Amino acid sequence: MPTKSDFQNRLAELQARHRALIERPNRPTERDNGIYRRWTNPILTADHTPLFWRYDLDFKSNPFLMERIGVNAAFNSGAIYRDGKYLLVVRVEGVDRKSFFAVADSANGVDNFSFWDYPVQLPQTGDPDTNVYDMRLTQHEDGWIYGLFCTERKDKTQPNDASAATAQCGIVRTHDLKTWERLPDLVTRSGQQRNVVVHPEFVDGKYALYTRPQDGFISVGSGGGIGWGLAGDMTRARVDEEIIVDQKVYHTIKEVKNGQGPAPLKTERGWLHLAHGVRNTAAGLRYVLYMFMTALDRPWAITHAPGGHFIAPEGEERVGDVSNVTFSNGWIVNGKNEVFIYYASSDTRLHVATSSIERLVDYVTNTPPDPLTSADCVKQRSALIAKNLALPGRGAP
Ligand code: M1P
Repeated sequence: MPTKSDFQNRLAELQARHRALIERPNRPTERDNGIYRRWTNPILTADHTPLFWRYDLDFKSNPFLMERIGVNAAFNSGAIYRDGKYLLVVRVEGVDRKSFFAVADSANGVDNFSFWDYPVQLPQTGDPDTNVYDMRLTQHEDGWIYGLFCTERKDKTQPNDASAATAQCGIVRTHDLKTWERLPDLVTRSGQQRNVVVHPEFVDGKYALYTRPQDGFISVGSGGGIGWGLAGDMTRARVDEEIIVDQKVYHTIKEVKNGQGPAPLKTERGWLHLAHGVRNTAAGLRYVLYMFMTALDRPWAITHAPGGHFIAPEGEERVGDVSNVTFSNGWIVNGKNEVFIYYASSDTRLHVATSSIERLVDYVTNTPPDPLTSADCVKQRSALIAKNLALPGRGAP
């Protein structure tokens, strides 16, 4: 049986290791595509969660100092910049597979993220959530911060299938990320919804929502695409009419499904959007991030859509609980127009890539669209090659 001093030594070691992980300085990777820089270390993992969330730290009840309630992953996070702090509402998943939300903050947005003492105590509706995840935070012009997330419940119409589930859009609002008011789930005409996001401004005096209508829990079926609809009231949010803003397209990075990422960022040229696109492969689904821009006065109308992916899984990002996935539901623009893109890899860990509004606007407005066929891709690339080769010294400095 361990002695009290064995226990204390082990605790000191665990604490030192945890502190070193949290305080580990991050640095940008050397690889630079001119659009954004990835940072070397994941900014949050399961191991970043406080020891006192996982271990019983009492020698009497836990002499072996075992993890009692383990954490499996820390990933897809909403993000907001307030009072000079970078705040994330992270999807934390216990070893019991249930996700919950927890706030972590950092002074510089790239390292030293530290979780607040308690996870978010999410109020329930009359129909309790089984699982919740992927909160999008929107600072709305009405003064509230809205958090829209997926609420997952057992599909009661299929009692004999233990994995049959339904996804709907849960809604909370807050002023401080501490006290959360739960509002009724979004009502739409679609069977299920995921990846729903509130637009930060009123449109025609109404709340505007990006949606993702879907027929099934995993498969969007005949539905899908990033939708758009208006709701008169967020305290009883109801979208009666959804139009599709950005459709699934054959043989592209969003052939199987797609979904809005965080709320779009307003720029002088238009609204910058980050989204995820999914295609199928022999090894399963592949999730990548892509961008597009919509018109300032018509946030549902796409004006620019660069071809291909913006961020795709690389290196260790490719592997995790759901491999070959990059997903983002949070980004921050700070007072210096620097953009912090919080993206998760393979449903396991959270990373950051940094850019600026200027660079992202250039990327979105000047990157050619997907020409949709191999022959047209070759024509597009050949035009670039010819232009470069015609430059004095073939473009060499
Ligand atoms: O496992 C990949 C992602 O799958 C879902 O996203 P979507 O509805 O677009 O397929 C979500 O469960 C998301 O959390 C997850 O990262």
